[in-house]
Amino acid sequence: MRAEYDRLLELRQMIEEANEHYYVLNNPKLTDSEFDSLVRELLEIERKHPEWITPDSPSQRVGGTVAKEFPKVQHAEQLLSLDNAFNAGDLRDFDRRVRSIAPEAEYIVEYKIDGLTVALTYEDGILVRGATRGDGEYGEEITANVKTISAVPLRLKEKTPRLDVRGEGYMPKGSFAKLNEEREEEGLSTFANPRNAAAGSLRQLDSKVTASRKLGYFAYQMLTPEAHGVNTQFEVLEYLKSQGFVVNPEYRLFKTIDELITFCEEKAEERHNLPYETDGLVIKVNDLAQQRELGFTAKSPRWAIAYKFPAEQVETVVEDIIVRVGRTGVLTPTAVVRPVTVAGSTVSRATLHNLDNIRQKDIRIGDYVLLHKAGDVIPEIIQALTEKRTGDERLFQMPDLCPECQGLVVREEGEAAHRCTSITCPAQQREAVIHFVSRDAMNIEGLGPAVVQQLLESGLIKDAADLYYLEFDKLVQLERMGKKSAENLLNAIQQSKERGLAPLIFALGIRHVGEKAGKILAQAFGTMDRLQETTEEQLTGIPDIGPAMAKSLVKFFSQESTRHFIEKLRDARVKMIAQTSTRPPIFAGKSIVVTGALQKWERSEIENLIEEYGGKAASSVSKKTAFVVAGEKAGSKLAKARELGVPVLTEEEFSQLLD
Ligand code: 3B8
Repeated sequence: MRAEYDRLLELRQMIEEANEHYYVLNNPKLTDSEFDSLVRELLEIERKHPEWITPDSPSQRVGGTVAKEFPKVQHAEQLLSLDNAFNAGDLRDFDRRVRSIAPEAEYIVEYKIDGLTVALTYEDGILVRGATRGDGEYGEEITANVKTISAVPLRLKEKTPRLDVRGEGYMPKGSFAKLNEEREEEGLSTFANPRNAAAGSLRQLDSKVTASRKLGYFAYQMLTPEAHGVNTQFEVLEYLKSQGFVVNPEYRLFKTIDELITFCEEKAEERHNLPYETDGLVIKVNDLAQQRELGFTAKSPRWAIAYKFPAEQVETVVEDIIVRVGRTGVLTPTAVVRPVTVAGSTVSRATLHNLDNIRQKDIRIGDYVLLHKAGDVIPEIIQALTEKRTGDERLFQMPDLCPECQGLVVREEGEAAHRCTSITCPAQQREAVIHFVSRDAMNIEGLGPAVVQQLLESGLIKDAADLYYLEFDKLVQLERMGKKSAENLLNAIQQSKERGLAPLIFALGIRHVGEKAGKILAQAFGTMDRLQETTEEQLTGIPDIGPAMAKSLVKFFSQESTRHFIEKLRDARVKMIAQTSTRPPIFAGKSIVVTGALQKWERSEIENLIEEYGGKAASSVSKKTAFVVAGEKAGSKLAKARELGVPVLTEEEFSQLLD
């Protein structure tokens, strides 16, 4: 017991250190799999000894579900907003106002991160509350979601009685672009910018969703700084860092407004190279005593101002509107525009998302338009400049037939997207192969989109399964394909056969089935055979598998073409069993609850067995529970099972199922 508890403390410390190296110091110490294995070991101990779980354990970042609505909480001090400056003149006015009261003031400048304000409260060094800004006085309590942000420490370095911290939660540009791309493929609405995406992610009822969105957090303010021996904003940032927070590294001190203005103008250009979106800089009087002297107006502090970067909007012309066809058959209208430079790069295409968006903004071919980059990454048309119309502009029509294969295009009810319904659509096939070989799927290196296109056009493959039947002699005859690359490619293809069930399920490109679902399904079913035979009821019995995914899976596996495709993979000896388990998956898709005191196994042992045999060890009894294994002195869970008519097995009966 003692040794196990010591190990738990050691694991927590190692995980926190690894986290810090990764997120705060930007210098990872462990590989992902080393890190995962520490977390697994910790979870295992905590599962055996739930009484040892504390709110600051790194395991609590994983996230569960929260209450239906977010409770309102009153902020310890009102959150104010900043006054804006748009040019050098506004900054000089601000400087004059400051100097009339604090003639010797020095300034500190920070990036203004474009996310949403999140207020954190720590008691005795432990994170006890996270809240949105709300109306400044009352915010929404989103503690469970905030805990999923790795840059938010769950425990401070020092056990100070109380600390209130404010900072900006944000979504990195890269995550934003990827999230929107996925949503577009799914026919879901896209987020207009990373701020909305971050806000949407933090207001999820299921914090697992928040966890999957990979948000960041920059801390910039604390309440009662003097209580912590802090006297300037510079020291605030240093103090926050010392307590384990991530602080945006780009802060600087200035003595005069002239230097500061030059700096502001330089930074406006540089911001496009940052991995997160900023909409300006915040200028603060550094000395906290001077800040107090300056005080507040009704809405804003007199000691700070936001310098807003000029908005990056440029004018261009829509020369054409073309339609791209994605892997799932979604038709995405794309504007071909006269090339312009915006936010640091030249743009010649802009997504139009879907027909509703085009109609709503009334964008026509030939229109002059205003264009920007959503989230600093995705070129997007903001509006048509209708006053510049000549009458020669043309309305765009969504084609009735797929531009790539002439298949029928339909728009399903409740969806924004139009889709090509043909299963033999070459664009879809190309995208499907590109997805199949991608890194998180079968991870076939050296097989980029251009080679895929070449293989399809030359007829060497018709679908991804044909990759496993490629022959060297034919492959080297392709243009630009040398002996060495052909060899490497065949090796990479060969290796991918060992990827295992989870990536393979993801690689199939089934609608609604992402990488994480691939893992869950692989674990629950153990083999492709079992998964192919499953039913919607079985699927929805698995936690995290919703009705849309269940429907989509059953439909996918009912198709003759799917069966044929999987047979081809099987004949090529592509591995179709889950990587971990060698047990027959007799509990596939089943949720099983263990309760009471057992004789034969430790609680964790029997739960591991359930999972090895493909089941899910759940903690509460519901209608979806397949059966309950009850030991001695079983209490409320047993009663619940009887009430719901869920079968109850003794330890002995359970053990007989296994052999
Ligand atoms: C006072 C100080 C509001 C803010 C502030 O990165 C106040 O300092 C504020 F009333 O909103 N978005 C920052 C950021 C925002 C604020 C801030 N500092 N770095 C930001």
